[in-house]
Amino acid sequence: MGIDIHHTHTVEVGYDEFCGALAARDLQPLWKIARQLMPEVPLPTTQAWLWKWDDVLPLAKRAGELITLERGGDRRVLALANPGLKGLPFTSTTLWGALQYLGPHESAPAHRHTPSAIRFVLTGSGVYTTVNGDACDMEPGDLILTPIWNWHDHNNRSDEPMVWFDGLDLPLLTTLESIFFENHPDQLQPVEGNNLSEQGFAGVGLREMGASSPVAHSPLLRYRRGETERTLEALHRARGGALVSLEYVNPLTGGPAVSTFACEMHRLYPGTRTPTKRKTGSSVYVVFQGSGRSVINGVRFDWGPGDIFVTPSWAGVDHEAYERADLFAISDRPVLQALHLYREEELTEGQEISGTFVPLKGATSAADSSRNEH
Ligand code: 1HN
Repeated sequence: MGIDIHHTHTVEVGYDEFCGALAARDLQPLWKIARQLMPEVPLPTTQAWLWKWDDVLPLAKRAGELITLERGGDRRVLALANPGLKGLPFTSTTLWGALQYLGPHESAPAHRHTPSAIRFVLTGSGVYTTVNGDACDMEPGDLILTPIWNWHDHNNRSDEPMVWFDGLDLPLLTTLESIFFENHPDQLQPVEGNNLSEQGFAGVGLREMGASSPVAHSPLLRYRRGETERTLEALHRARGGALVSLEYVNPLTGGPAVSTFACEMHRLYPGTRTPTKRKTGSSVYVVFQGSGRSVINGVRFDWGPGDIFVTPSWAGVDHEAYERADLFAISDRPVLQALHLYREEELTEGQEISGTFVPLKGATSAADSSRNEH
């Protein structure tokens, strides 16, 4: 016998009682929620926000004095928690951004997890992160990958602290309910060699025959600042313009270095305001050097070295440097592209500035009309 529509009981109640009956049975009528479920364009809960280096660093330093790195408190990490996300420690609905502080001669113990992570080094020297046995040196401007389910521990051999930016796909994996975590049996994992992944890619387009090729992530684990610098200079020589952008890619596939989020570097040259663009998905920008301002949905965000800001999905965004500036960024674009959800467009007119973001308060002060450029 199939499913019978005729022999069920009937419900004869007024509309209000009917709504109560739905709720009591864990049902919701679409006609009440359709507009908010299906806005004409994305209406992100992620807010445009900015964290100033000068506000965060003193607290990271203090955490260095108050918090030790033993099992249980494995990492000294300050998450950049977006105020739009109801107290969650996430920078956007898909991206985790944080500053991590590793004191002189400290080690953060070995563990692995399914969220993929990147480290972009801001200050310090003489640190290495061991990734599945490969001790990757970390210097300012380097990008280090700790890919999905790879063992990793961080070690500072120097007398100075190091501060880096942590980017993870943790919020996305939280939504996908696919997080696994494991501590290494030992405090630190054994080191097989130093910067081994780079040795596999010492010549462009050349590689040892028969070398293995991980499918889940880039086999290159350290992207040195020097290479980034050379590539930015070559791009600028070739293209000119106010902005050159590069993406850190998997050298085997040309795809993103991490499959769930893009890693990018944007160099802005002073004196030109970039066209206003919008795209689906969020980005977290880390100012490595230089100063300038970005306008996000009409609100002006002023930034300098070490500042970090987030742009929500479908926000109008433009940038202008006051001095040559390098902005490292992560974005969830690869996920959107894989799902055929990525859209971007350039607006025909530049956006007006209606206010300025006030750090800590987050509130927007009305724009000073004399500085209101179009
Ligand atoms: C993690 O393992 C690290 O290994 C950094 O340095 C930040 C944020 C959430 C979950 C795990 C690290 C993290 C993290």
